[in-house]
Amino acid sequence: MSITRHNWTKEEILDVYNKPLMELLYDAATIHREHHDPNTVQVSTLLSIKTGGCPEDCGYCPQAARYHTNVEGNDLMSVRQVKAQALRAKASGSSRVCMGAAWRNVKDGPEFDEVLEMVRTINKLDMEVCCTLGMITENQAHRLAEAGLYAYNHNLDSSEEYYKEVISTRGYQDRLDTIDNVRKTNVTVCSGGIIGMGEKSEDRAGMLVALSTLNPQPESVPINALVAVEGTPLEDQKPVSIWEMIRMVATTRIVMPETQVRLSAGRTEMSREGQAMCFFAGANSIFAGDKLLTTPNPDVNADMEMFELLGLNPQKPFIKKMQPETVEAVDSQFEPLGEKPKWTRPEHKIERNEEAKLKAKEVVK
Ligand code: SAM
Ligand code: DTB
Ligand code: SF4
Repeated sequence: MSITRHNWTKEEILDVYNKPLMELLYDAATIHREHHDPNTVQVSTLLSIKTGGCPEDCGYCPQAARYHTNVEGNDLMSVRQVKAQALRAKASGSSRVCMGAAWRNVKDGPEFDEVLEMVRTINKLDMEVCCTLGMITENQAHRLAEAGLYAYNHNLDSSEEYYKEVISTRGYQDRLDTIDNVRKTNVTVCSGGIIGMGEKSEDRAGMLVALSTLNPQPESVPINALVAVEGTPLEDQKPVSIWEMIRMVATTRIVMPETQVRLSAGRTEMSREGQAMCFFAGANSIFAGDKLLTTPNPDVNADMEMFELLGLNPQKPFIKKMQPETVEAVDSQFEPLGEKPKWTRPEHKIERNEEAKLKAKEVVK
């Protein structure tokens, strides 16, 4: 059984990344099977609750106000709109909604209160809920936790060195501080990055050092292939090769055996065969729905066909329990939806690890 190490060096990770492909795939798939059910893939739906107009200068991002992209900005969605979208996602087989806002950081006030209400509302639908809202303070992390947030996404995006080439309006340490604030709560950490921005393999390894030496490691690590959007500084980047994506997924799996590795942006450019190799190499989570935040993603039917072809099953949500008073407060906002949700304890991390390990043991048997 592989153990989780927190002392990976860049050189060691590069050695893994550059292994002959068949060896890399074999090692990654073996570790994957020790810790996860290889036929289960967690499916999340992204929802851009506040689009565009962001003051940051992230070179890849179509939502930065300073770049001239085709993104139409929107104010914060209403709780009702979010509820309707979440129900739609649930009906199409998604167990999780991830709400994204084009904010530099969260500001306390009526908009954050609305977001907290959205978190409670999605929880009430028996779905896991994640947010990616930019930088947050410890207090804001606690408030999100109290509302029942399952995971907070905040990517390191690249190595500390390459990060400076892509973003100037905030530093690597700011990103690490937010991850640290999330860690002080029972909200799980989702943090990964993007490949295909012009970085070297050393930068990819550097990012994996930064993530794998966190203790505990993030529960979820999204690996995005850059979607080169017209109008952004990275518009002319060539699409990253599928082989690099497979290598990155496999290396992530090996250095973070217990984490959920998310095959994120860029799937529209990948063949089914390419995605199948990513799943074999240890990817066990995707974003579903024909839109990511602002860019296209394969449609749900195409993904479900792929799942059927590969014998993959979408993971069921971990049932969570909310404080009775929170349930009551949410209940009073809406018409009853029929059967009452069954809430259990919100100890996400324990449930997640235990369930994954049990399933993995069954598979090994
Ligand atoms: N504003 C918040 C932040 O930056 O943390 C949350 C939203 S932001 C869009 C979330 C993540 O999406 C970024 O950290 C980046 O990794 C990813 N992303 C944004 N634009 C992308 C693109 N064009 N291609 C691939 N990934 C992208
Ligand atoms: C992540 O790592 N990838 C998702 C999610 N976290 C929020 C976002 C991808 C965004 C791709 C560009 C867009 O659609 O705007
Ligand atoms: Fe703003 Fe996030 Fe886009 Fe950066 S990645 S410009 S912070 S929305």
